[in-house]
Amino acid sequence: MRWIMLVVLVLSGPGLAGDLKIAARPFAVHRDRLDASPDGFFDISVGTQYIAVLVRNDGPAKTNVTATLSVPEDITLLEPPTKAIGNLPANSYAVLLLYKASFATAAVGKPEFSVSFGYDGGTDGDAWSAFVARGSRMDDGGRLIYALKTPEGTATFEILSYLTSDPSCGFVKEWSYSVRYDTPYTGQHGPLAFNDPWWKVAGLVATCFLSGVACGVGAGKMLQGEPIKGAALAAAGLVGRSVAQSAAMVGRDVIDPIRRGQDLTVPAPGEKTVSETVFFTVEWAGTPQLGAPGTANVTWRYVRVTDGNIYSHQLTEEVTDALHTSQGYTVSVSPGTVTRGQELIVAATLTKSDGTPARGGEVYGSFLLTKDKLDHVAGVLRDDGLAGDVTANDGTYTGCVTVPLTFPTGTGQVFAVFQDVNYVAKGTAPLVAAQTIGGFVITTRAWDTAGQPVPDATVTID
Ligand SMILES: [Ca+2]
Repeated sequence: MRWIMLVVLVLSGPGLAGDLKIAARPFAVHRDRLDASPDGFFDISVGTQYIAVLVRNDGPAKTNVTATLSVPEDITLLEPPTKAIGNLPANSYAVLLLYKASFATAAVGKPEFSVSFGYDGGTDGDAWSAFVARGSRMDDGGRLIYALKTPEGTATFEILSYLTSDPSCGFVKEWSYSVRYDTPYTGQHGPLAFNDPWWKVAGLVATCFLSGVACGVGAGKMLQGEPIKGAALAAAGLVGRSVAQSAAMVGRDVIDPIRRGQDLTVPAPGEKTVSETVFFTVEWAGTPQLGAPGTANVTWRYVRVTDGNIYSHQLTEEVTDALHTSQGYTVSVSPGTVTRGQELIVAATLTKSDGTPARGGEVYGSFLLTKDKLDHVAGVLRDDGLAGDVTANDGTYTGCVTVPLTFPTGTGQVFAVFQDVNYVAKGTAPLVAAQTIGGFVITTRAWDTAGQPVPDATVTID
């Protein structure tokens, strides 16, 4: 009898979805640029950020749908938890909900975010864990180091050298990736961050948080400190991405480098592994570019440090990545001249790598309206019929921003970015799930001879 009650409780709990579901693992969106973080990582050190939740109706059409988000106590929602979605067709596209929240007092781990749905004639619920880590960066005499604290230990990513030509601004040539365990382990294989094979990407992906670092004019020059505004912000975001994506591109594999190193080195019985490091050296074929396929010759050297010995293994191999790419995108703005205090509408389309148009919540889009290095305002590009998007799921992504009264007049520049979303199903085996990374920039960007990003559209600010 007790078992039956337990089963009933489990089936009716928020962890199991009915028709209305959270469609992908909730991900972090930058509070200022509105771009999505790599694979959804929430960085406690960033403080305030948006929780992006994609929801979908997998059943019959529903009317007057509302979604109420619940988060653990150590995360503070900065806006009402309930959002109105309206009507959803049967087997719908994914709708994007953004909740501003403070992570300043959040704990490192995998907190569960749950959503309660209401609609005419029923209720529903679903929940999904998110990744919360604490990033910190330091500039050690020009060597940029990024550390990410996870429940199992600390992953450290250190950039040793960059490529030097302007279009590849931000692409890395040599770096190291290191894991130091809070509790040294015995045996061949160590614990996995977040209990997922995330060591391979945790540190790599963490570098995307470097996107708060500006790219100076000239390759790989990163400056820290001053608040970044205007076009420099667009550049900074892309440079951070280049660093992380170039690293993740060659660092990712069916089996991650740390795991491969563990497979190839066997500590003596009783020895405890304290740390593991992989040193990467990359020879790029041609000039790597965000959103475009890339090939590189990668030399990686794995070093395992135990309490009694040091083991290492090295190999060189060719790596090709064509996953995080697209075939092109369009951006248009209206009106062509916008008066401050009024709304600017940005419409964009994206052609996926398979040649078909992206629709609905398949991708995540955002844009920046900037004026030189003076100011910027950001918006989300959505194709879910909400917040100014005229037709849901038609492949036209719409973003609306009110141009601030204080915005400088003249020619404004619009930079749009599309990113992929990790739609690996909840409950997928960790070793399989970890082969997919989301949140990568899949649109390419041209750079001018001064090393500045070329905008997708311009608008006259009056
Ligand atoms: Ca649309």
